[in-house]
Amino acid sequence: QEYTLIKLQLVEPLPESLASLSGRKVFLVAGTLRPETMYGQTNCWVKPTMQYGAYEVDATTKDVFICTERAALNLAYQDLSSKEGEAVKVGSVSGQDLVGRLVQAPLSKYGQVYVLPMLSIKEDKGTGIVTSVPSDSPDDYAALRDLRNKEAFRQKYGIKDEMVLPFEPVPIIRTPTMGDLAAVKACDEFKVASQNDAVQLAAAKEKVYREGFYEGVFIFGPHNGGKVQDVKPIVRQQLLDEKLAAVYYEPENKVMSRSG
Ligand code: ZZB
Repeated sequence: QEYTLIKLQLVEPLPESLASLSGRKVFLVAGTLRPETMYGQTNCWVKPTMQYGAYEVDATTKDVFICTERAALNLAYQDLSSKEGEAVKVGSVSGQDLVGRLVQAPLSKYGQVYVLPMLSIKEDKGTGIVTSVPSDSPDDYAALRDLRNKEAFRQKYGIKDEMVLPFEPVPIIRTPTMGDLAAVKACDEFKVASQNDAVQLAAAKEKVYREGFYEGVFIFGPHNGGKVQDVKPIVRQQLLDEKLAAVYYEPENKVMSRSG
C-alpha cells in the first residue's frame, strides 16, 4: 500500500515530554490515500491511549516525525531516518498529551487546526496519526460530530469549544448523488450513529471512495472545476515538491490482507 504522508507541523510550545526538541521542526505525520482532499482538513486525529515516538528523520535538518514505532521502522527503510535502516528515537509522547495542540495543516482552508481524539485509530495501520477531512471521510465526520454534539465527551478529553466548534466540514468536491459533503450524506444514508459504528462506516466509506474518485469534481481551491481523478496526482506532486508530504510504503500484512 502506498500512502502519502502529510506533514503537520506542531506549533510551539511543544508538550512537556517533547520539550527537549524545542526549536526543531516537529511534525505529526498522517498517512492518507486521498492527498487531494487536504483543502478540507479540519483537525488531526490521535488515539489518546496510544504511545507515540519522536524520530529524527534527517541528519542535516534534524527534523522530527511523530508516529508509531512500527511506522518509524518502515520509514527508516525508506530513507526517512538520520541513520540508514535504523529508527532514531529522540522522544516519546502519549496521544492524550498531543490532544489540544495546534498543528499547521498543509493546504487546509483553516491553516492551523487542533489535534483531537479518535478512538477507532488502528495502531497497526499507517502512522497511527490521521488527518481529518469530514467532508469526504465518513470516519472523520462521525468522530468530529461526536465531539461537536457531546459536551461531556469534549470535557473528558480536555477539549475546549473553540478547538472544535468553528471547524465546519468544508465542501471541496461535488458528487452526482451525494452532493457537496459526501461523507455527511453517507453517514446519514447508512445511519451511522457514532464513530464506533464500524460496519455502517465501512459501507459509507466504500461508497464515498468510489463516487468521489470516479465522479467527483472540485468546487474549491486552485483546481476548481477539475475532476478528482485528474487533480489527485497534481496535488500529490505539489505537496511532495514543497516538502509538505513524503511517500510512505506500507508492507503488506500477510495475515490480514485480502487476496486479489
Ligand atoms: C484523509 C482522508 C480523506 C482519508 C478522505 C479518507 C478519505 P483505507 O481506505 O482503509 O486503507 N487512516 C490512515 N491511517 C489510519 C489508522 N491508523 N487508523 C484509522 N484510520 C486510518 O484507509 C485509508 C484512510 O484511512 C486514510 O485516508 C486515512 O484517512 C485513514 F476524504 O486520509 B484518509 C472515503 C475515505 N475518504
